[in-house]
Amino acid sequence: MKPFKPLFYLLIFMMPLSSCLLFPPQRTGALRSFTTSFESEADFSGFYIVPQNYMNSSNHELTNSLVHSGTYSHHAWIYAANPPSDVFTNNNHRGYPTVQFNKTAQGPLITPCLITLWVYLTMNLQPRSGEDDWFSFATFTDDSSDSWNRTVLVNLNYQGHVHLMHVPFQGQQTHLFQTSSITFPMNQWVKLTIYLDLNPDRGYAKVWQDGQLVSHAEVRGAYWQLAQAHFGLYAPPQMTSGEVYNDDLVIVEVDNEPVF
Ligand SMILES: [Ca+2]
Repeated sequence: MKPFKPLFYLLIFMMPLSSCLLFPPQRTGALRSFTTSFESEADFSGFYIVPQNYMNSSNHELTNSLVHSGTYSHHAWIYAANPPSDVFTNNNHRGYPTVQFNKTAQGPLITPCLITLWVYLTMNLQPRSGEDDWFSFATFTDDSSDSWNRTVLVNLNYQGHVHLMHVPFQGQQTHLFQTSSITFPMNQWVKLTIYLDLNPDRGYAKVWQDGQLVSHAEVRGAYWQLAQAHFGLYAPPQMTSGEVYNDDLVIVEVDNEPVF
């Protein structure tokens, strides 16, 4: 009879859970934040930046042609279509610097976090056979790996409504509240405010457009922390044109959601 090896079985049991934080990490010191007015690429030093002319169909830069404040903003644009995505390949358009708290000395932020971003969008979103057009303003993940396995997105659909994506779980779109009347205006600066709580038991997210609530949903399957994020340009492969400016991005740990 073989001896029972409790430690061995305990390790086997724990392995699938090792990538999750089962208990809330504790904040230490003052609430942390990340702020950029996109005045310098150095603000993203050490973070991954999508290469110029990614897939020979989109590009991005810091520009002084249109700003919300300061001298520069982040500008990204699409100039050609990509091949369709398939189950093995994601050919979405990309043009952005990432914010990788996992690569900083203090590690990921601990949610809840409040994110504010100014966006100036020029994009003609259309319904299509296959995949309708959409645009993504923001992507957040608790995952510190390059896989970005569990993401929460703030997207714009072709009807013009800003909405949370991958809520409550990855691949789902079930909201506690979703606007069907407030549309996102093109060709002007718009302030997006996002509250993100990744408590695995009672987490939720809210999005306000110029101070008006437009999307609210529970978030499950994420664990406490904000490890990485990106903004800028993220859109499906079939789109052939469109541009976006970002300015005055602030990501800050908070204790409660804001009151407008
Ligand atoms: Ca600026």
